[in-house]
Amino acid sequence: MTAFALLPHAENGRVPNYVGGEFSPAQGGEWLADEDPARAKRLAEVPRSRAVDVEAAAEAAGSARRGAWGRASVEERADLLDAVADAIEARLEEFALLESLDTGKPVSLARSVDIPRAVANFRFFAGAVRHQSTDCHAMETALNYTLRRPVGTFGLITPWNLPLYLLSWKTAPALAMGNAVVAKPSEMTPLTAAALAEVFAGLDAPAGCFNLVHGLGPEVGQAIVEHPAIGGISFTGGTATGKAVAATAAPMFKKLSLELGGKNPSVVFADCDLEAAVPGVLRAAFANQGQVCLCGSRVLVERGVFDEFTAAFVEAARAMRPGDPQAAGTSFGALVSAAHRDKVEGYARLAEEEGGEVLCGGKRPDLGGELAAGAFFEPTVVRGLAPTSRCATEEIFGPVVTLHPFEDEAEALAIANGVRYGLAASVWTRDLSRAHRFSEALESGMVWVNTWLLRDLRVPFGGMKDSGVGREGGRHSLEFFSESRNICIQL
Ligand code: TXE
Repeated sequence: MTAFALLPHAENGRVPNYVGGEFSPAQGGEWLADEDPARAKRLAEVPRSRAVDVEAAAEAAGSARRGAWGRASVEERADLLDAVADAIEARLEEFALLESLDTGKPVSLARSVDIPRAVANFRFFAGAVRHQSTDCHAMETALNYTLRRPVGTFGLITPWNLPLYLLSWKTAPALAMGNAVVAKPSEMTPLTAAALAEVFAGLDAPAGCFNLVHGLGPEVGQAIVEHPAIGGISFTGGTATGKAVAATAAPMFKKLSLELGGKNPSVVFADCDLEAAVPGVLRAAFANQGQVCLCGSRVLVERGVFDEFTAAFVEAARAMRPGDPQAAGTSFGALVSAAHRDKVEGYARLAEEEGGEVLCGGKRPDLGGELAAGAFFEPTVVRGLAPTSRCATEEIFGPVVTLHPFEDEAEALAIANGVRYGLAASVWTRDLSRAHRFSEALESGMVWVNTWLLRDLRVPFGGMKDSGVGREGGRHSLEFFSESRNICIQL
């Protein structure tokens, strides 16, 4: 099986843009290399698009909205999303392999999480829009009803950690509500987005409803954010980039959703079920090599169980051996790039300089052979750092976690809330009152109690503080990707 069978429009490893229903290179004819991070080997090339390509995509999106796509009924839009879901599902193995090659994540993870969740996103929003209702507020002398109409064209800018999953999370509700989209995947992981364009083409989707332009963030990403005919931006990525996106989009009064970084606490109370907490906190720490915005990278443990927890946690972390992402038994793959691995490694060194004790990991594994130059880094656990240290407050976005003891609930809360981020948290306790009390006091958009990353697609997803602005998920997405208009009729 070759994953590149999903990309029939790629010639000589060159994967084109998809604009107005046509596959094309960037108008300037420039290309960017895309690497397999596990082998440090070129996988493909993608167009280095520029503002002129965004112009063409925005124009195609506009004519789709004025044409067949603008006339499509809710049922037709939902049917298209269901067909996209079916088409991805039919080739799930190839999608999983392509995602694994491009990101370095284990193919087993892409097969069990990334791709099935992308399928679920398309199906979920097809159902959500079919069953959407509308508000009606009756007065004694008048009736208000609220319509939801498309905004127009949305720019969708996505990162490299969950490429197809996050793109589907934005594309599905945007199209469900009748918008057209101009999507830009991360230049580091563009291939499953390109495969999604092939799916739209294969289904004869109305030309221009889904447009894909590849390229660099400051070039093509910035051009999308700046484009006056693109009325809304949904962005997932780093906090610094989110700030730049907001600085451009806000004065243009664009609809804006920013899902940014996190430095999420996993809070372990002495009364928890340690047998469940250790593997749960481990998964939160190291899923996707720690490259999920929701990962729990600060582990706060009540003093009474600190040593016991630490011993079991470190033993389990040591047992996670990095390996070939495409091998069947691998559960811990490569980081997304050598540059990102170097950043993560820099934090492991910083942890030592800041007085931390590296209990396991802290170095590159020696995998040899074709993986010798791959972007691998061992699961790393650090103890003894101040909760205010740089390693314990800055987003590392890799397999490095810090352990911190706490005396009581008040101290746990102060540490948990003592960072600029507020995306997600997990709390491990058997005390139901504490679970309620503590969860509510956490400055966090999402809290899991005795679990992590248990997702219901209807619930609001997003962060507080520097972790972002806005919520997506279920009706929150349908609202974000539409404009509500109230009509008041005097009776
Ligand atoms: O992300 P960027 P980077 C965090 C994580 C990581 C750090 C930097 O800490 O180490 O961010 O990662 C596009 N206008 N997260 O630099 O640059 C870019 O091309 C418009 C957290 O790789 O934010 C890509 O498509 N777009 C995170 C997308 O933004 C621009 C996931 C995200 O890349 C742009 C990824 C610009 N000026 C990183 N500059 C999460 N929240 O899950 C870049 N882009």
